[in-house]
Amino acid sequence: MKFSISALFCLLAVSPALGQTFRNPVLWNDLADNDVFRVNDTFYYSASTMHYSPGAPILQSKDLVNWEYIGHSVPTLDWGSKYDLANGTNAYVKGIWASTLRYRESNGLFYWIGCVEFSTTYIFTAPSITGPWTQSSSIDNCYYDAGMLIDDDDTMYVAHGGGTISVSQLSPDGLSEVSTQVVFTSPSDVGYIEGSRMYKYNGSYYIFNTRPADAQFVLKSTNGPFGPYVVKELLADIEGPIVGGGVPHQGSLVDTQKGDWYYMAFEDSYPGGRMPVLAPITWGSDGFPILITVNGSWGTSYEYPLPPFPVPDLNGTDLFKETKLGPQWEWNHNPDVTKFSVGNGLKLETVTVTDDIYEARNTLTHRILGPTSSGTILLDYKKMVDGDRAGLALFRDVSAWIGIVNSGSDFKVSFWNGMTLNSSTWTTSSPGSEIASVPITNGTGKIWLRAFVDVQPGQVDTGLFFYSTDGVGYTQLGSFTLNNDWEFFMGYRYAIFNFAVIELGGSVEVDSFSLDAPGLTTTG
Ligand SMILES: *[C@@H]1O[C@H](CO)[C@@H](O)[C@H](O)[C@H]1NC(C)=O
Ligand SMILES: *[C@@H]1O[C@H](CO)[C@@H](O)[C@H](O)[C@H]1NC(C)=O
Ligand SMILES: *[C@@H]1O[C@H](CO)[C@@H](O)[C@H](O)[C@H]1NC(C)=O
Ligand SMILES: *[C@@H]1O[C@H](CO)[C@@H](O)[C@H](O)[C@H]1NC(C)=O
Ligand SMILES: *[C@@H]1O[C@H](CO)[C@@H](O)[C@H](O)[C@H]1NC(C)=O
Ligand SMILES: *[C@@H]1O[C@H](CO)[C@@H](O)[C@H](O)[C@H]1NC(C)=O
Ligand SMILES: CC(=O)N[C@H]1CO[C@H](CO)[C@@H](O)[C@@H]1O
Repeated sequence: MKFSISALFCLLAVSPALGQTFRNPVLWNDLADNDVFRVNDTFYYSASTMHYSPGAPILQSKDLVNWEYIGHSVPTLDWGSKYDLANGTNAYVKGIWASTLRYRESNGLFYWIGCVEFSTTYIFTAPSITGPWTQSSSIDNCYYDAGMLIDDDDTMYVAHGGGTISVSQLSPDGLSEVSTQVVFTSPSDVGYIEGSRMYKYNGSYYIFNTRPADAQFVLKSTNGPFGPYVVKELLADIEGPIVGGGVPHQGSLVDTQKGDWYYMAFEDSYPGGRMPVLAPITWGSDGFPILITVNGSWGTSYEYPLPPFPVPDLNGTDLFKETKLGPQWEWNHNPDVTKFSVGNGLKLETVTVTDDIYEARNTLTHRILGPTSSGTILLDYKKMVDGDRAGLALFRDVSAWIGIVNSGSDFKVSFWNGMTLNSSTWTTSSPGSEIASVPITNGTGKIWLRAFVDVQPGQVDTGLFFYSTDGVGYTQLGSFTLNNDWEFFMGYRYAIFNFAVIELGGSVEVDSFSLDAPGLTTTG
């Protein structure tokens, strides 16, 4: 018998993942309100981004465990000048909330549907998952927490609402509403529910809903998409796999090409955000799904759904070599695209004259890789002008940063904290203040700035800020306590900023951004 080497490799590649286990969370990144679905042998993942732009990131996986950023469904938040941080206005905690993404086989289009600011539902489509994505229509009815189902006969439905759950039927092109109907009013023993995801299995229709933030319920109709639906609990008050985190909930149901079923929830894990956790599902004889737990808890590990299919590590250094930013990057609000460029580094011109990082445009953010990691930038500050501030923040509604401040002819490396947003108005309640600084007397015009962060939930979490003039030895300049309240929804991010306090005209070059996990090191 003859066996070629390539045939052997092929066999190894497709053999089942016997005994191989994955760990939860599958990715320690803030990726809330997931909508996970499969097209043939590829899984896609969509998530909420609120005021970050581009919005609604798309990740791809071949095994449901290893996920890679590949794009965004919403290229710009085109819903008024506050999404541009125009003239002191802002859209913090607005924008993209729980929304839905699907592939429609009949016309080869991907559809993204989401309601913005409790009023209008926007529909974006694309001929390919990576775009180009365009806003194709809007519906004058808020599909709050939208979950799309494309039925076997190609009819499109969207389940949505809070407390009462409605199903809307879309027109044949999927771009307008044909009808809408309340299909379920949550009884008092269930309580307030939201976060709809809609599915069909074995001829029945299902709507998955969460009771935030401690339970997940499943509605089932054997009588078509408009019900009547009966409700059953999928899980309540179970322990999640992230130590110190909340109850996994508000997730998606997905099957593999082998016919196995999984539930991808998120687990509240502030200050880092809401992390995706995966568990297998079976179906009960009553036609309701059953979560596979480990000793009554959501497992910290399970067997791989499919043979592991590694993706590029998020760890590592981005040299900004391409002329476009990678899909893991998102701006705080829409950027002024005339004031930055990418290619052999990232050039950031100042866009806003302000002393407030929350008002400054063109702050570039990157999700923290938890539970601990560090972000390091190499900053060329030679072209900063008097009053400019540029550097690296740990950015949320309570923020801190390390950066370079140009005060006339002098540069200093400076640590600031106390920048806060008011948690009812999301306007600035304090622009913060300088806590420590060191003059830069003789440098090359370049400095390494590092933020180390621990976002393990259920404890007092700390960010540490360092600088280095040679990229080898790092000196700590500040530390700060992260805010682990949930109200801002989005978790902490690394944020690269450059703003003018006196006048525009200055710029910086960011030669690199390095993400390192676990990350606490004071050398190279
Ligand atoms: C999925 O597989 C079917 C059957 O092989 C094929 O016709 C179809 O084009 C595939 N869809 C996509 C989006 O790749
Ligand atoms: C911002 O204010 C300036 C000056 O008052 C005005 O010219 C400009 O139109 C305003 N921009 C927006 C987007 O409102
Ligand atoms: C599908 O539904 C039918 C009719 O209710 C039932 O007999 C059958 O067991 C179900 N199949 C699966 C795989 O759940
Ligand atoms: C389940 O709990 C038992 C008793 O505490 C323990 O011995 C066992 O290791 C646990 N199993 C797993 C998979 O954690
Ligand atoms: C936030 O704003 C509200 C409404 O203006 C105000 O009542 C409240 O005192 C503010 N809170 C803080 C902490 O500034
Ligand atoms: C990041 O890379 C370091 C060094 O190779 C490794 O020890 C660590 O496990 C990686 N972290 C992740 C989350 O992949
Ligand atoms: C930027 C700068 O001023 N560099 C100077 C630092 O000190 C060395 C040694 O004195 C000079 O050669 C550099 O020009």
